[in-house]
Amino acid sequence: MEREGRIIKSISGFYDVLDHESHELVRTRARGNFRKRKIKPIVGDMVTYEASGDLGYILKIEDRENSLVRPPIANIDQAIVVTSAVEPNFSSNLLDKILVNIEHNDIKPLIYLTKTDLLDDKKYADLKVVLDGYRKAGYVVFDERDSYSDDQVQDLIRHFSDKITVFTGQSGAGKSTLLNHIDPELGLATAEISQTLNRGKHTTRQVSLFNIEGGLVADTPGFSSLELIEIDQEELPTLFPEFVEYSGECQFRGCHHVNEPNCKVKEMVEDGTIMKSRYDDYLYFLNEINSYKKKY
Ligand SMILES: Nc1nc2c(ncn2[C@@H]2O[C@H](COP(=O)(O)OP(=O)(O)OP(=O)(O)O)[C@@H](O)[C@H]2O)c(=O)[nH]1
Ligand SMILES: [Mg+2]
Ligand SMILES: [Zn+2]
Repeated sequence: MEREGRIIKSISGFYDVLDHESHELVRTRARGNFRKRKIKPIVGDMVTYEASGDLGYILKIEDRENSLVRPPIANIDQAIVVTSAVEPNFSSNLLDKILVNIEHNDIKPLIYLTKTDLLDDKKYADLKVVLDGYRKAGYVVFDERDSYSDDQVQDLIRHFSDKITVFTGQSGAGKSTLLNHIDPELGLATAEISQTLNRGKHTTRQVSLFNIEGGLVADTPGFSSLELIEIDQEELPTLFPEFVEYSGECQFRGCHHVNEPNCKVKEMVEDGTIMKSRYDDYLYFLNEINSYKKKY
């Protein structure tokens, strides 16, 4: 009988499918024709499968809305960008780069600040001004004085239902720690592993989605640097939501907000409506993209 569900776990050639109707978990394999067509089912895929005895067979994979490569997950709705205040130090350049990559994949980013306990009140207040800027730019931001306060963790959880959420961010930012606060039973490994093993080793081959508050949630391995390879200079300005808000008022359609006259975005940067650091990062990324073009 043909049934429908979503792959929530992939482990050495088997795919565990959560059935849409029965809510049962069914172990499946992919039919050979997928391999021939070089399509590999991944976690998050919506599939049609045939249940027969103990083992089902995946017959069809729905077109993906989006997908990530590391780790392979499809149909992601939102990403919690875990960002540490220190260790590693807060960097608006890195945060903006992560945000741009996420926006490029049509995923909604939410920003979650960690390690605020390592800041004195003055430093925290300064950082809070920066994060308020992101809030004003349209992002959902979690930046309470106590990073893992019950209130804030509960607030975050409320965003999960009916969605696929990934936790992303720099290595050591606190992704696994935050997930363990959300659900202590997850018991995810923190720190030691990331620090002592190299990336190749700690990137787990087994990707799972956890069921939390009626949503599916995944941890992802952190990274130390990011590239903007897939993004071109036409797309870049569209990945800054607050630029998009004003670009309709630029004199030129397709304005890059660089040297064009009567650019509303630049005007908004000058009067402080758009964060200067975001605009500077935009120029910086534009440069980076142009330098790839020369290289490849
Ligand atoms: N002081 C303090 N330490 C924290 C906080 N959050 C996480 N840590 C510590 O930071 C280290 C890294 O945390 P992890 O949760 O492993 O970071 P991660 O983002 O999962 O790292 P990767 O898995 O390498 O990507 C651990 O030693 C945590 O205990 C925090 O809010 N305050
Ligand atoms: Mg981790
Ligand atoms: Zn412009």
